[in-house]
Amino acid sequence: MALTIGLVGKPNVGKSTFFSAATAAKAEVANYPFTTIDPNKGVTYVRTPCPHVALGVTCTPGNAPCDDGTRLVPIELIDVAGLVPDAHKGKGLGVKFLDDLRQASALIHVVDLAGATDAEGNPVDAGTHDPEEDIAFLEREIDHWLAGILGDKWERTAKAILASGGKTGRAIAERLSGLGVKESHVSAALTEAGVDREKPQLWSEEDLVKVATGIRRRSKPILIAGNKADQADPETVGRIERACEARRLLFVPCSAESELALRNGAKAGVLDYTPGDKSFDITSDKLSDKQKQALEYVRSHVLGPYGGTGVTGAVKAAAYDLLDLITAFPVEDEHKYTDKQGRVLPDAFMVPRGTTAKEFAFKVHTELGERFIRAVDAKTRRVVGADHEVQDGDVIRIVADA
Ligand SMILES: Nc1nc2c(ncn2[C@@H]2O[C@H](COP(=O)(O)OP(=O)(O)O)[C@@H](O)[C@H]2O)c(=O)[nH]1
Ligand SMILES: [Mg+2]
Repeated sequence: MALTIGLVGKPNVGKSTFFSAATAAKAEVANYPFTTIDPNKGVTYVRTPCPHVALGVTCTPGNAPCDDGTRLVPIELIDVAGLVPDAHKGKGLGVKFLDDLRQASALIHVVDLAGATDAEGNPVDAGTHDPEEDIAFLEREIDHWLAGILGDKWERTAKAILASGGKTGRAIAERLSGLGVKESHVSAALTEAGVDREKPQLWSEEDLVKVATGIRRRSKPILIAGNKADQADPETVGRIERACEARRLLFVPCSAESELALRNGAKAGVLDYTPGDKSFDITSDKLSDKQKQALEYVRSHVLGPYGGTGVTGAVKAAAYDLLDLITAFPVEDEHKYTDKQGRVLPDAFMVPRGTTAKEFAFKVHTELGERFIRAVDAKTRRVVGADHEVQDGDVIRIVADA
C-alpha cells in the first residue's frame, strides 16, 4: 500500500491548487468555501536516484517510473476539503472531512502566507489575516475530533481498559484502530499527558484532549506548507518560519500556483521545467509578453528567494524528514536484480528508517515475511539476517521458504 499524505487547511488557502500541481490532475479550483466536497485522491512522486545507474543495468520499472536515472516513487495525496473553526462540532461539513484524514500517515497543512483569507477561509484583503493563528486552530480541530472519537461511550472504553489488566495503551489503540494509531503512539501520549493509566474512569474531558494531542502528534505528524509565497510579504514568511521552528514544526514556503503554471507550461512544450527544479528555460517564441512577464515574476519572486516552488519540496520533506522514510528495491535475483518475471529493479518501496530485512519482506508481501529465511544485500552480495536494517537505496533480495 502506498503512503498517503493528506492536504489540510481552511478553505481558499490553495489546497486544490497544490493538489493539481503535485498530481498534475484536475481538481476544482475556485475562490469560495466548500468547493471540494469529496476528497480528491491522486498520485504524486518523490524523486530518488535509481540504483540502475550505479549497477550499470537498464531497469524495467513497475510501480515507480524511472526518469533518466531518477526513480519517481509514488505517494497518494488526498485533497481534503476545507476545515473551518469548530469543524469537529459538525460545522461546515467538518466531521466528514475529518473522517477523510483517517488514511493519512502525515498531513501537509497548507496555510495562506499572503494573509488573504479570514479564519473561515473567506477572501479578504492581502495581509489582513495572520496565518500564525491558523496553525494552532487546525491542531486544535484534529485534537478535539480525536478526543471525540475516543470519548464516545467512554465508560465502556474505561471498563474495557480496566478489564485488560493494565494494558491501557493497547485498549486505546484498539479503540482508534483504523486511524493508523499504534500502541506506541498511545503509550507515549499517556505518559506525556500524565494521566493515571489505572483509573481511566476518572479522566476528565480535558485529560482526553491531552491524550488526543499526544496521539495526533505521533500518528498524524504535520508539515506546514506556507502557500501563496509569491504574494506574501517576506517579513511574514520569516515570522511564520520562526513560529514553526518554535513549535518544532517543519515549514516549507511554496507557491502552488507557480508550480501549476510551470508544469502546464512544460506540458504544453513552451518551457523546460522538471518538478523540483530551481529554474526553468523558455523554449518557445510563441509566448505573449504578459505570459513571459508572469513567468519572470515566478522566477524572481518564488524560485529565486525560495529555491523552488516548494510543492515537490513539501511532499519530499513530509516523506523524508517528517516521516523519516527511506526507499529500497526488492528483487528476486541478486545477480540480475530481477523479479520473478525478469523485470529489472521493478519496484521501489518507502519504509521507515530502521526497518529490518524481515519487516521489509512483510511490506513487500505478507507471505514473504512469514516465510523469511534471510536476505541478501544485492549491491554487496552480502547475506544478512532478519534484524539487518535496510538502508536508503538498498536493493534487497529476500530468501524465503518455498
Ligand atoms: N497568489 C497565489 N494564489 C494562489 C496560490 N495557490 C492558490 N491560489 C489561489 O487561491 C484561491 C483558492 O485556491 P484553491 O486551490 O481552490 O483553495 P482550497 O480551497 O484550499 O482548495 C484560488 O483563487 C487560487 O488561484 C498561490 O500559490 N499563490
Ligand atoms: Mg479545494
